[in-house]
Amino acid sequence: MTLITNHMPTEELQRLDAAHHMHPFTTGDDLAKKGARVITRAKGSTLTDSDGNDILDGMAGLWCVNIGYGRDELAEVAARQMRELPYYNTFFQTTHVPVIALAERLAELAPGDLNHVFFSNSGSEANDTNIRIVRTYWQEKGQPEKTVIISRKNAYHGSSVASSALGGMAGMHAQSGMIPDIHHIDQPNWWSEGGDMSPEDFGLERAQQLEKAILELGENRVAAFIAEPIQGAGGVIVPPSTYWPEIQRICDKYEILLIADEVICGFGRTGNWFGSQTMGIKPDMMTVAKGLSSGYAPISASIVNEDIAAVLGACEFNHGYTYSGHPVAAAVALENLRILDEEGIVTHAANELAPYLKEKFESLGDHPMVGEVKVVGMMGSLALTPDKTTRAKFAADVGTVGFMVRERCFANNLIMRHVGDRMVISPPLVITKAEIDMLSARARKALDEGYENVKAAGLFKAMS
Ligand code: PXG
Repeated sequence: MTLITNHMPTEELQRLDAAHHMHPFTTGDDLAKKGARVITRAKGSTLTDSDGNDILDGMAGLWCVNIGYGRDELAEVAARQMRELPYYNTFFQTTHVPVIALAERLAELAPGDLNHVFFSNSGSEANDTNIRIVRTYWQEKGQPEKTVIISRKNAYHGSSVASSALGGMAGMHAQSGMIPDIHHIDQPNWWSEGGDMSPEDFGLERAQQLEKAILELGENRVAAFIAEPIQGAGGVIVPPSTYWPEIQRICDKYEILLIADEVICGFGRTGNWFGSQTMGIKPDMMTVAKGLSSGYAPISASIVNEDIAAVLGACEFNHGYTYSGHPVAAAVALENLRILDEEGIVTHAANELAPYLKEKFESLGDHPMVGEVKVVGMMGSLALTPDKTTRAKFAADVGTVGFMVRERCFANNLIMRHVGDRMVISPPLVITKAEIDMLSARARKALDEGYENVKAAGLFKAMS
């Protein structure tokens, strides 16, 4: 066995990584040739790699390190919990203190009567749980034919077989197929799909697709609608203002359960504790993960309202994971929530940082390759385009130009992701204003350099 440490030369770590480690959502052979970037430590909003570069993390890991890196309190709580009770399950009529406390805290934080919590370990598992909750709910209510869950194209709800089917990522469906009774409607992405419509009309049209789908599939068949308040992995797509009120109206009218997937939007990301509050919706269920523990430990949850809890409470719900409500993860999450609240991180981000981020990020809108710029709270995106006025796509495969800009972000020590030809950001909620200045300066430099490369490659032209 090789002793592998932070002090090994980067090439050696890369070679070992390529030899044995399979990366998610990656073309392994290409990465093996190039070598993965090795991250060795992190503090606040800054990552350090094995070559000693300091990189500004404009993505908070994968949209999750809301509290920032390097909080000793979380490490201490984890160590204490591991010593006291490293593991016990919550099956067979047992419980433990961290899970009791975390469920109580989540019931307090979650809006309305979302007061009951089922724990899992990842957003994917929580969404699988949601499918089972929804179908069990309708069975128990004597309507077993209500099994269809409506979702949206370009939604992301996870990578397990069921949650990837629930999501709307065509590439994922193509590789592993679908599960029965999931139906997708179009997404409210005005920039890419709005054509000549106003954003408001387009928002309404996309929301009304839900009503059409319910009527086509049959009111008696549709169990639930699931959506992210703001699509994250799909490219930080902020729906037009008309969209959510209409969706809410339709869900209420046909009495279908509304599931808000808050995996990215939760815990301060959009300027409130939950994205549902920012978008003014009243879900019956919420999926939470990521910011719940700020990524320090894997934990997720389905939070349901009183009605669903009452129906499920009357039957045996045949579901659960070995690590549902894991004591160490629960203790870490609880401490994370305490700090987010007591240090005023969520309110400071909403009141002080978000307006500043919006101003700085929107200033990139004057760049020749940038079309719309959207910022809500502490998440944002910008659309790359060869023609702002027509909102044209590039004459290249989608994502080619986005990837070229992301490469320049990496080279300039900024983590800013691309989703197709949109660039997305979601920094830690503890980023400073000086770091926001740095983020926008590095983003501009990456855009400038990317623009030169795109022109040199003959790609700065519209798809005909
Ligand atoms: N729902 C939403 C809204 C998510 O964003 C999941 C569920 C699944 O969570 P887990 O913990 O199972 O990964 C997510 C995850 C990306 C990216 O490239 C986004 C996610 C995960 C990995 C990559 O933007 N979101």
